[in-house]
Amino acid sequence: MRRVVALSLVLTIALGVFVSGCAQQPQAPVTPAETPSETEGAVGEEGTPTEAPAVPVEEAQTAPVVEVQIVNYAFIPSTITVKAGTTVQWVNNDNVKHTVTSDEGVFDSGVFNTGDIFEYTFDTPGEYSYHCELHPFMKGKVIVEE
Ligand SMILES: [Cu+2]
Repeated sequence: MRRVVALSLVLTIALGVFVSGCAQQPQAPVTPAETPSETEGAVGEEGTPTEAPAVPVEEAQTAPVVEVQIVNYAFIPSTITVKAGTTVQWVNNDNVKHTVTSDEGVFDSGVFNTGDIFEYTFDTPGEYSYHCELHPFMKGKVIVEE
């Protein structure tokens, strides 16, 4: 039993030395030239994933927006195909009120007026049929691809 305790003590001390050794590196840069090589060593050992998140962040900033016009009692274009994560904006450019209402209850703009915009972001691939509650003959579809 005591051996086990002693071993774990040694391990704890070794770990502590290792951690404090790492923590001290940035505090004591010998010369500016050595700082980059220390960073490279850390990346090679266990820091590799730190570079990966940079790309998705840039993609999120350029999240696409697609516009659908509502004109003369019609959604134009009535069918659009977008990639997952796309925000679709419906712009009421008609002289009367309309709604953008999902057939499956996924989204619903409520009644909105001339000049108003309703938007919804489609994160999940699939087909989304919708209609206007005030004019059921007005139909449209959003196809979301991965
Ligand atoms: Cu309508």
